[in-house]
Amino acid sequence: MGEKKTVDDWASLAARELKGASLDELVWQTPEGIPVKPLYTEADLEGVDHLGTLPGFEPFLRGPRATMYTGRPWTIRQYAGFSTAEASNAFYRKALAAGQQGVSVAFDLATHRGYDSDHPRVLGDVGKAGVAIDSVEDMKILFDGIPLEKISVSMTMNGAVIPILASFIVAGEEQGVSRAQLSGTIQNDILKEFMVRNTYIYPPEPSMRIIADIIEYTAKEMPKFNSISISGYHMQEAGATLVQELAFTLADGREYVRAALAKGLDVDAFAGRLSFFFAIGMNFFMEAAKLRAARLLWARIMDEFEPKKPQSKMLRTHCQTSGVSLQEQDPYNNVVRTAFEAMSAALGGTQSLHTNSFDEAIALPTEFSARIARNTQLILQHETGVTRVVDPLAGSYYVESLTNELAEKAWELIEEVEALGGMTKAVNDGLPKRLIEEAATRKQAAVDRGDEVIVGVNKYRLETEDEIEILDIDNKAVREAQIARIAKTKRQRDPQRAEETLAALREVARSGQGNILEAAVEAARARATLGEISDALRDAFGDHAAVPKVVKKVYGPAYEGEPEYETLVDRLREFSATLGETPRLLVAKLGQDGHDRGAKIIASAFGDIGFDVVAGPLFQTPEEAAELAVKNKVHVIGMSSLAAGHKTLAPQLIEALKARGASDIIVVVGGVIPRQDYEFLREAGVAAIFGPGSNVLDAARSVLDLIAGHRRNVA
Ligand code: MLC
Ligand code: 5AD
Repeated sequence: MGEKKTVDDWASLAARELKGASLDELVWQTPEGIPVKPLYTEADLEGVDHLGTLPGFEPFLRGPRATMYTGRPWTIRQYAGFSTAEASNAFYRKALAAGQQGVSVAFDLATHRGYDSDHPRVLGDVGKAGVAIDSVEDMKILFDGIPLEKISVSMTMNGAVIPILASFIVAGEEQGVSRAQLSGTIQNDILKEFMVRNTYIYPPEPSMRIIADIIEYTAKEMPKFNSISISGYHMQEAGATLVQELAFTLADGREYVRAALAKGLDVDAFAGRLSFFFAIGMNFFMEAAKLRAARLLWARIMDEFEPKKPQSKMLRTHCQTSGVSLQEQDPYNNVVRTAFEAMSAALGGTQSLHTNSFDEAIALPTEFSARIARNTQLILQHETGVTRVVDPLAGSYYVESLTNELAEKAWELIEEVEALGGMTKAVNDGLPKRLIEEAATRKQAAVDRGDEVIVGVNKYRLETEDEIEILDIDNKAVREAQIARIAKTKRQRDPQRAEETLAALREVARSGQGNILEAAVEAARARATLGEISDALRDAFGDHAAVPKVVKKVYGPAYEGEPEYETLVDRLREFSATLGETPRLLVAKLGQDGHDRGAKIIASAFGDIGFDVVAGPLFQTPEEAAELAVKNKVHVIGMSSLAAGHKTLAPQLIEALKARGASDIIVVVGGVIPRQDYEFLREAGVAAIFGPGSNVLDAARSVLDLIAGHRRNVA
């Protein structure tokens, strides 16, 4: 062995290996602002005071249960939903038979935003990104043959959370399962909707009341049901760093606890049924450390409310592998990415997990891609031995040190939010949204420049890509079927009873007296539809409309001095001079698709490059977008579509321009567009399509070419 070596000995040996380069060059500056060193030793654990704790005991850093997966593995809970209730029900049943352990419902965007399938604003959205649910009748079909007293059900619903939870309760009741027996989770996390996910309906204040009412109702009536899934997932998807994800999620949690306490609830009556939801991206060790840090910090936050039960301080979480980390190019690589992310979630001690399908960046999962995704977890649980030891990363110099650094950094940001008066205020002020959008834009620049390597996208790209089989939903057929069922439900119900229960619900909402969910259960039972229940609340609360803000001078400065960037900026400047004005671009979001990370990045980067950018509001109809484009005299509309509505909405947009005599406005489409749809869109008149993984500078060059070419044609 020889004499014991010191870290200094290592440093001089390393310096020799580096042949004169500095050790500092090996330090990885992560987006979190955490410098990751090439080596960690015992010395890095000095002052780390969480070491030595045990799983099942406070602060639960090593896991909420003493035995963790050795006693019961995490729940394999795949998020799914598409088309009609019948189609999704068949999908769930097959998945359960093939090893899935819990159900997780994805609703379509019309449902999310509180519209029945027959509403004119949702033409492109029905049955597309999830299942269409209009009333209890649909909900009963959705869970037909799935025993709700045994299988736990997660429902990702935030905007229309009241009619959905009410319909679920009534569907259970009519299946013979009392609400006390129902187990599962409702997402019910509105703050992150205002920040990043955008399926809100009402303004923040009444939205917070809805959440408190749901916590109150479930605490009293549904002891096995998790009242909320406080979600950081969508923050990371929108571009947040792991520190931002951690901090804002826990700060949201604290805000919900305060809202419930303000209703007069005892903390121990509800805190044990708060649950969490995080994304797991590609930074393998840091993601595992993040879950450990999250549990540590949540116990610290809950301490302040002085609960008596230890469960009240226990952070239990679902995780989903990262959607944005998956690519359209060379898509089987996504199986590998997802497997690493899933392993990281397991090492971090998640309670429940969704693994994404490899066709994520292209379309909804097919039966085949869903099987591979599910099997990724089954293989982890049955073949790798990872479930045999609790918190196996404990004691790793690196992971413990990371856990500590993440916790410290997140705590600083949590304190910053506190200084602003808590998360509702911070969200209103726009701080979290701004920080996340800046981080997203910075990351895009790093990928576009090739500083961050993505295999098959900005390095090792294939010359030709094979097409893969995708799931395509005929949303016209779904819509017609839903409209027929809505009509039948309305025909068969007692109209007076429906009216009375809706009036009672409206009154509870208006007066502030009584529980909104309790009143909505009556309305759902009387077969009031999801749209009617949502409208009753709209009458009392109004709609929330966000004003789009665009980040400036993040993308540009990341590129300044680079010849390809400067050349483009110069070219645009010269072109503007000949054109006599700056080329103008409307970034449009149509239908109920609230995924705006891409749209925001485009608006921000194009603005920095020198385009005149109009950032359109969310949720426009094609006619409204055409109107806005004409009013602003734009040269190009960049329509961003991530929720599969493009085949309906792009042709409608082009028609709407034609109707306004504005056919000279160029339409380009970006987002999650399967290659199979390119020809259809081109024939409809779309000038260019920018799929996932598009380089923003390339896109800007193409748009400029289009405008210049168009002008030549006209001249
Ligand atoms: C667990 N149990 C054990 C044990 N481990 N018992 C003994 N020994 C052990 N080692 C017990 C638990 O206490 C519990 O019982 C039961 O087993 C189930 O375990 P769980 O850990 O509670 O798991 P689960 O029921 O799956 O709940 C996990 C959860 C929950 C708490 C995180 O909230 C959940 O399932 N969330 C899923 C959220 C989700 O799928 N969201 C999708 C979002 S997609 P008991 O009696 O204590 O309950 C999305 C995308 C988008 O948002 O944007 O559209
Ligand atoms: N079915 C399966 N997965 C879905 N996701 C969203 N909608 C569905 C659906 N209907 C997943 C994707 C997406 C994340 C938010 O959830 O992975 O990135």
